[in-house]
Amino acid sequence: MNDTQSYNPKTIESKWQKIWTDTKAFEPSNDFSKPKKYILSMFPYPSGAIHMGHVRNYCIGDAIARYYRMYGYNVLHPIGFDAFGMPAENAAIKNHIHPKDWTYSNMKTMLQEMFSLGLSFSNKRVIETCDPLYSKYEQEFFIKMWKRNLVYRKKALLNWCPKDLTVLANEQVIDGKCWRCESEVIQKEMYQYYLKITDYAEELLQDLDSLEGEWPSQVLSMQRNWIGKSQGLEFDFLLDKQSQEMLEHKVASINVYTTRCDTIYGVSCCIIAPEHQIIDILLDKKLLDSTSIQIITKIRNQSERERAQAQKEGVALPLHVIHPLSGKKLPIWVSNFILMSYGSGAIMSVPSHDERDFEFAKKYHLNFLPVVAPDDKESGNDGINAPYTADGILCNSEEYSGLTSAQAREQISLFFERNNKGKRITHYKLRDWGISRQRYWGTPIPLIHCPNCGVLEEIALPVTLPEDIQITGEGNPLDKHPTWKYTKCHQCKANAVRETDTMDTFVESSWYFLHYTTPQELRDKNAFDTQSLQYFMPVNQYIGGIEHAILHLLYARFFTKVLRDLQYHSFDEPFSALLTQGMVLKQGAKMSKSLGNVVEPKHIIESYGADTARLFTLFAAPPTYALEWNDEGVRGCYKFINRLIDRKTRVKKSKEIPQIDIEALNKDSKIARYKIYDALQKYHNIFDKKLDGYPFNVVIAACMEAHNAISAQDNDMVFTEGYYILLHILEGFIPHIASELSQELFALTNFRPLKVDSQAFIQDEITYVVSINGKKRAQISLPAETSKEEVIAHAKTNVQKWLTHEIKKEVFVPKKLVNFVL
Ligand code: ANZ
Ligand code: ZN
Repeated sequence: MNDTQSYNPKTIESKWQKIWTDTKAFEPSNDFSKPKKYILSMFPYPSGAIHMGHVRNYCIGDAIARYYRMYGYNVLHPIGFDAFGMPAENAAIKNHIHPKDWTYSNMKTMLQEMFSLGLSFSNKRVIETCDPLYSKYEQEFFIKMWKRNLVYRKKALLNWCPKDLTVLANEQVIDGKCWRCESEVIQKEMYQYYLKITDYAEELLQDLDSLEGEWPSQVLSMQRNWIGKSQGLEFDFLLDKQSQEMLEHKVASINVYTTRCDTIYGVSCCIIAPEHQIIDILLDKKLLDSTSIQIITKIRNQSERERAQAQKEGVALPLHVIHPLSGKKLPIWVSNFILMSYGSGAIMSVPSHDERDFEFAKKYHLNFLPVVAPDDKESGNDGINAPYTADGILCNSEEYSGLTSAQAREQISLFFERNNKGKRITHYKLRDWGISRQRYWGTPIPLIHCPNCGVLEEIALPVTLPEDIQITGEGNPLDKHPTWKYTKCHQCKANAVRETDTMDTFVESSWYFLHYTTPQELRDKNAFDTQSLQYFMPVNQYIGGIEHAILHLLYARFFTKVLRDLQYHSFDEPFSALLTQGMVLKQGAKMSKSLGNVVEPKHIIESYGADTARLFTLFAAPPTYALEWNDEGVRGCYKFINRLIDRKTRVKKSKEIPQIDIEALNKDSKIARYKIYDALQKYHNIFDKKLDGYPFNVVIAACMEAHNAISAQDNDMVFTEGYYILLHILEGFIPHIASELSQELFALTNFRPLKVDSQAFIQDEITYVVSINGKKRAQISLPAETSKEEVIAHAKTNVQKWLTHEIKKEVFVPKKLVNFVL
């Protein structure tokens, strides 16, 4: 950069981006003896252009990656695209563009935009999950899982548009209607493939403990709740004789699951799910009146989500059960709040002690009786006017009255177990993962259906998508394709058909981070190079949005464990530490297209350069906090960079960081050195985990302060030393200009680690703020060894004229301030 030129980010930034590419600056080395760091920002969906949320995500990761690279680590910092998915098909329907063309063109644009930010991604490890090679490995995993019974096929209810003859995703159902044609959506039973994540429920829960402190506690608790482990009793309610006869002895009892068997004497009825087998029999035998049938049919056509949002609604059935302990006859109801997919699809309803049962009982005027008394009586919820849901002391419960809830659960469970009437079980809310999608733009499920041999795995992988496809929104494009699905059975040679479902795109994002460890040149041989995989994994720092707190992270953890059990590797958890970045807001609202308050990264880069965009996103808020977009703040960052450049003329060019004779320094120079090393210390503290959550804003603020301090003092060597250190710290945030200036002034081609000079922290003088009732009135500097009493005495003389009343209290904060309370 020439001295007379003003700051021109465009030239500087493209110069350095080219240098980095040419020198392969960000490619990890194959030297596995070096210490490593794997820094990973969640990969984007190729929606078209990057937005500020992406910029924030990548700038955080980049600052971390650059630090570790500078401090001698072998850093893997890759990027790729989660390239399959529905928006590509929506674009195809709307704009008649092929999903593949749309996706590849978006990936190209976004990669260019990321490149223009100077992000230190490895160029050679990019993953595009729609690549047939990626599909091949995913299909291999699927088949291995299929052979191990970790995949199974089961009928399930799906949203179905009867006009478009297509399955709809939840977000395509708007107010119960198809998003395209507005037909009433119905629930249709179809075969689906499931991954048996429930086999791993306990391990997925247990291993969360090992992430304590390294993952946000909120994410850990969301994962725990999602897995939803509970312990309870499972037992049967016998149907009375008359009811058994009505059902022609097809069903003798109703099995229920309860976590609160201590409330068993408070049962007012049994409630079953609308899909319960008893309902089928009643419908079949025409034992229900037309209103009941109408209500049941309506509920059956609702998804679980809709049911959860709807009012509780139910119908009394012409059946009764016998209470297993009291022998009383109780009614049976059916209702929308009982799910067939949880427990046994039936409950014992205890209105006095359960919120939902209480609401239901109130609505339908059912009787109820409190059986657990609050042990404090303070809460006011007595089980009559409001449900009492906590543990307490049993009442109205025959011989169990007087026991605590915990004791009663133990004894009642024992009674059931001893009499072979029930058993204690551990239950998980977690369900198996349904991965079938009736869509084109996804990884084909590698199975075939043979009329003689049943469902068999494909032999030749990858099974790729046909390109000559019609995507109209009607039907399943793969199923409609004239030839694609027809094949021969490899066992009996009969005509067979391919599976036309593709996989949920969450499957691709469940192992991409493992595949990144495989160097490009080895990728066509195997999914993983074992040595690289073992070396780079686990990810040291994963960075992404809180919206992925549950599903993506759970699926990725599950896949990691499955692949471990398939002997690909030997670690248990994929992400050692997780940072969930805050949202990017503008005028207090989330920056989003629908709100029309989007600031395009490319416009900021055009006007101010990538370094300013990067500096602002890291300076405006700590990474985990919401970031409020603010044009003034952006300009402020731009001005800081300009000031930095303006003052470079004072630097005494050299190849080394100058040695300073501390003894000879005046007060201002000492303060300047203190501030410089304070900034460096803070920077180190972030990575030594003395500061949590990567608060780069704190470091940047310290740099700005230090920059002012070195400018304000008169020693050019101190200025030079400070400037050198500033560029060193700023490399992670504004890498282009920091590299440019370091090269120009210090002939630096590679940033090297720096140590903090602890001498800089020894102060001869300490500056105290003196305030009265919290208002600053004076500032005094005293020798460091001055005692507390002396400091207070000096302070008093300096603010004498404001001491109009008696001093009630003297507050002394060592090395900082004295406050007088009047
Ligand atoms: C009686 C009872 C009394 C219950 C009481 C709770 C409180 P967690 O803990 O989340 O596992 N339940 C069981 N199966 C259900 C289904 N298919 N649909 C809807 N609710 C169902 O929940 C277990 C509790 O959820 C069970 O314990 C049952 O209600 C209900 F004072 O039984 B409980
Ligand atoms: Zn066959």
